[in-house]
Amino acid sequence: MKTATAIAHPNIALVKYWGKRDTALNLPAVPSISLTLDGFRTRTQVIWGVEEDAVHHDGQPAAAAFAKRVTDFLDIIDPNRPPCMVLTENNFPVGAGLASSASGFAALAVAATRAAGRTDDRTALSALARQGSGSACRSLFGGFVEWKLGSRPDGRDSHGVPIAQRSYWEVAMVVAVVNEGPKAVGSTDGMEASRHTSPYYKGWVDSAPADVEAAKDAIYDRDLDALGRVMEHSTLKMHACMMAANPPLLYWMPATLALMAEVRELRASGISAWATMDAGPQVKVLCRRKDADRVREALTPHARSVHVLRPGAGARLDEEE
Ligand code: 2P0
Repeated sequence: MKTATAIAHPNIALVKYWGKRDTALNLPAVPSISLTLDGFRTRTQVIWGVEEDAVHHDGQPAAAAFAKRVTDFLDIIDPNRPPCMVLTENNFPVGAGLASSASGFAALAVAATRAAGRTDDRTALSALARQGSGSACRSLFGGFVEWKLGSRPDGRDSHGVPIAQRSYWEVAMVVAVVNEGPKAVGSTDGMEASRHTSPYYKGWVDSAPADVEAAKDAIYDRDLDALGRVMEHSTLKMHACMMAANPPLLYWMPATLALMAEVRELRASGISAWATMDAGPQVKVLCRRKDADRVREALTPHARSVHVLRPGAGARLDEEE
């Protein structure tokens, strides 16, 4: 019996991943760019070699569908593995469009490979985490990260690549939580629905690489207005693609629109603040760190809770173990 514990943070896409070219391996149809965040985190312990598989989430036996995703992932690491115990906990809402699957599978990849006695490098761990949940490949790295499309059929070249570390730029992501409940349609199903039924899907896929290049240039130049513009463009294009699916996917709530209007007001008052939304109603606002408290104040009347998060570190072993 061997055990290992890992910590990982969620990441928020600045240029979005939405759509797969291979559903079994989670190979994306589009490249994407993200920022790994501090503050929110998943902590996961894996015990490799117990009597029977068991998955616990926040101290309770996990729901069957979640437990199966976890044990299927362990089978990727070693199809002949012994039964394992996985104990995972989050300090933020799960399944609500706050990227819990990204931090979850990043932490699981780090802890499970170490418990299995492997010493994969970060790039190999990123490609592995991708198979659990696509966006998890970006949480292996801190700061600004690109997820490369890759071209190999086995997916080994489709993984996160660091662009700039967390200390590179004094920005913040102010997360306005509108609703903590789980989403009605998960990302995996939503992506497939968009691919098969949205007439806008081709335009979404074809136009994504240019957004990634524009975002990288903006990051290299530390040009927040340019980064914010391309982030909002990518966000709204992704949501337009989802809304045009049949049946439609509409993740927004009235407060989502109120928060977007508040962000436009902030800009009109001279603050560089830019909104992004994922597969849920929450609004995340990218701004300069010095403006974060002012942004938080503006968002608070429309949200259940508001969190100011800084750029965070990549997934790692918890050395306390
Ligand atoms: C992103 N999202 O780039 C996009 C934007 C949601 C909207 O990555 O099917 O949980 O496990 O690969 O990674 C959420 O998708 O989906 C996501 P799977 P995942 O952050």
